[in-house]
Amino acid sequence: MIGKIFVSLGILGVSLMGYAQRYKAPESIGAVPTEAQIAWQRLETYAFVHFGLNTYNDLEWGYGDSKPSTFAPDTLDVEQWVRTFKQAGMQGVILTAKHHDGFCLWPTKTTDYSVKNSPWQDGRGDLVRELSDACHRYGLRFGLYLSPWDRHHSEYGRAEYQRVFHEQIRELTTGYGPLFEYWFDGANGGTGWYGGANESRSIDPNTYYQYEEAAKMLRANNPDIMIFGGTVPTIRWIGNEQGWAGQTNYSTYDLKAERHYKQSQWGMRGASSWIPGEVDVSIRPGWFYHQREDHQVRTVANLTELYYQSVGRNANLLLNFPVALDGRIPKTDSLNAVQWYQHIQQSFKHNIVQGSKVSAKPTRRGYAFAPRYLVDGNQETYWAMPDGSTTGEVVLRFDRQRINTIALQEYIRLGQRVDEFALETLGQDGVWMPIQTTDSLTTIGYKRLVRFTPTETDGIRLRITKSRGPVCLSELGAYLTATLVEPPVVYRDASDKLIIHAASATNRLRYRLTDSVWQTYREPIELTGDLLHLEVEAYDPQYSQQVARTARALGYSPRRISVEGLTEDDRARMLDGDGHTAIELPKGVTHVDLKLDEPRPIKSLVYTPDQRRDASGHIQLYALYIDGQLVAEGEFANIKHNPITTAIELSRAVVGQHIRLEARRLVGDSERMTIGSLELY
Ligand code: FUL
Ligand code: CA
Repeated sequence: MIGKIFVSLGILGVSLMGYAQRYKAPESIGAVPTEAQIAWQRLETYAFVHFGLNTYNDLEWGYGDSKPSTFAPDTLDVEQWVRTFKQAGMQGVILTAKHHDGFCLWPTKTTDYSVKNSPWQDGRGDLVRELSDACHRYGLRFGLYLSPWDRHHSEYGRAEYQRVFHEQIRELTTGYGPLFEYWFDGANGGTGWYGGANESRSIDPNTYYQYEEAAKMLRANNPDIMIFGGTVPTIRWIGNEQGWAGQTNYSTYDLKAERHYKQSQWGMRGASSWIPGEVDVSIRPGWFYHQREDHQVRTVANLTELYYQSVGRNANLLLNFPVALDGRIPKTDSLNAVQWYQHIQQSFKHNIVQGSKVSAKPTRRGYAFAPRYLVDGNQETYWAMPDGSTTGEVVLRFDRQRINTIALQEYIRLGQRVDEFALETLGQDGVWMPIQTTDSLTTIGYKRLVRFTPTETDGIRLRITKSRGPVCLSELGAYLTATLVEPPVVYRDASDKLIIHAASATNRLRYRLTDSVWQTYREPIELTGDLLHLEVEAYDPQYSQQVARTARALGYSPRRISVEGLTEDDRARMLDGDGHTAIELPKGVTHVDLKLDEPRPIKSLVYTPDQRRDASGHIQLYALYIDGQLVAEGEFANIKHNPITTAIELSRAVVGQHIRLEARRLVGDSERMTIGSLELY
């Protein structure tokens, strides 16, 4: 009996070996991900939280001297955060346990500069604990950000702080359960409070923080942790904080070969290590909460664009939520995030080609690599090309459908291979036509989402035109994603060009002047004339009932207006109707003089404060003169916290040619006056 079992096992072994040899999986190519990196990549989206002393001192980079007594959230509610993240589809959270200002959100033994000495919960609170507990309750992964740079600590830059920094890591990695990601920020700005020294200190980040030692400590309790930043990262910064990865994005990278940090937007083809990209971006302009940004929360359409530019380009999305002074995520932020997720889910609910007929050539021998594994909804099964091939094609046939998005996934366990591809749909005449897209079709990696003009088709052809070896694709999906229609943004620039920005790349645009017909908008057009009333619509070509309209008044043609003492470039920035292109006047200059081409009736002056991040120099108290006569004076109420477009309205029109806007006081008594835009009506 025993002998028989051995014999049959032996036969089975031989035949399995034969099968494996004849139908061998492709060899891996170049660097490949670890299982932990694969698991991390599948998270796709997770949240960042910036909260701390900065929140209570209206700062982004605290100097290290803000008083712990100012940290006083009265209704702090981590459950509200975690519920928001859950409903926004976030798979985890990373908390700023310590930002550059050195203030610790847990009661560390390493310093007094922590929640221990704040009024919050009478100094008995531990925010790292509260949030990690809430994450476990809600099934979210938990991660931490610990700034290496510490602008508070007196020993920063010396040996003692190296010890302190590592001890902080030890506390955080031993006391709070499993961590999925650890963030070492790269900022090392130099100046700081440093225990009252008030000086600039510089270190060599590659050696000072001893990241290799730190990584060992992190892994001791969290073998699967992903490490961002430092000298031994397992994931990489995407090279910008604007929410996009390169269209071409390799997950392979070589830190030693990096000449410029922006290379990380694209990764490095064939590089020695697997270090996939992470896109970190905030739902508001700043990372920390500022009331002045309440009108600048990213919209659903904008978040959707971010999704396609990050997850859709082979990167994970780390979306930051600034927690407000009351200890909660503001309503607009949480609503927009939740609606955004609902929209994404809705868009990808129905894969039109799931289970449809697939053929491919060339196809590798073996049942395990058949083309049908491209549409089985399983990332672990894949279609593969035979050894020696680097080009090939896949054809899918189905009953006529309308589609506008194709999702592609490589089987990255064997490395990233595709360098270039083409996508085609089948016309009614039986001819394959390239999709109409502005996306560049280069890399795929873990995931690539390609958007194109909606097309009726009963087939899709994918042609791989360049790759590093036989391609292994685990999934191909096709969708008719719902597009979002939000009101477009309209400007007329200083040379009378009308510029309309759609919120979503798939929107079409049209406009009309009062009583005239609608015109299609494709690119900036010349629009001269004074005191116009414009209507603009964004619409979705597939769902004609979806329309978002906005009205925009336009003042005197900027071409009629000259500005004394400004360069042509600054004049253009000030008269282009766009607060994001702002000017900064020289120190001590507290007025601007506009001159019309001839005397004209003036009813109002519309002022848009500088809309850029961290802007200062807004006008608080103003005076308005026309031809030397004071015609209005007053205050732009609440401009500090709400720097939106505002107007000085005159009770009746004044005819004049020379207009002076004077700032009698700037917000926060700033030294230099800024202007986002001025318009005359
Ligand atoms: C940057 C920091 O300097 C910012 O304050 C923020 O924490 C961001 C995520 O990283 O480098
Ligand atoms: Ca599959």
